[in-house]
Amino acid sequence: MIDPTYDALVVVDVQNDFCPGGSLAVPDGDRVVPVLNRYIERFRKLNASIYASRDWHPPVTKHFQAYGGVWPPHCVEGTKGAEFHPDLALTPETVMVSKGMDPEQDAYSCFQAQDAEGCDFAVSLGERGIQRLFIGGLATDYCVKSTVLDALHEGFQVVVLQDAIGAVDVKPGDGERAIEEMRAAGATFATLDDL
Ligand code: VGL
Repeated sequence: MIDPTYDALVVVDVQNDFCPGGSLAVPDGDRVVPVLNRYIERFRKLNASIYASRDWHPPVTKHFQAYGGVWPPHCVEGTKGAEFHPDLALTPETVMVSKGMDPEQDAYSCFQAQDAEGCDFAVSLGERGIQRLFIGGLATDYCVKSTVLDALHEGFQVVVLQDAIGAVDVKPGDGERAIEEMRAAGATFATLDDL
């Protein structure tokens, strides 16, 4: 089912601050880690592209409560909280993309991220001929949702990895509503067994 010539895996923001013990923890957020590791293994075996995004904020940003935003400080550049979860088994070939460096932007979506050379996520996908994205990670109701909606808007096919996402659920049900929104926008959903 995975075609390495046009499929890519996108692992969204599996960072310490979004996992139990972190400053903006998704309940059971680390539950996604072993599942994502199995997706990573499948893509790696096929030599398919793997991307991993990270939130990478300056200490002062409009994204944080103290400066007009809605969130406690999280994923501040260079801190332990901004590191990927220690058990996430990213491959050396994984393309890391960072977002949220601009203090004026929330940058929930990977389509606002750049790789280490400053190349936009969408440009990197285009250069590789990627047409379909398999997206999992944290959090369902923010960065996963924004990335999925932007991807659909940009013309990509999107498969959401339903067993490898987790919601912040600021309001109970936000995660479920995000899933409905993604489905209504054209995303399909899959689990490990489907791949
Ligand atoms: C996220 C809330 C605030 C996310 C980022 O990665 O989904 N959520 N910043």
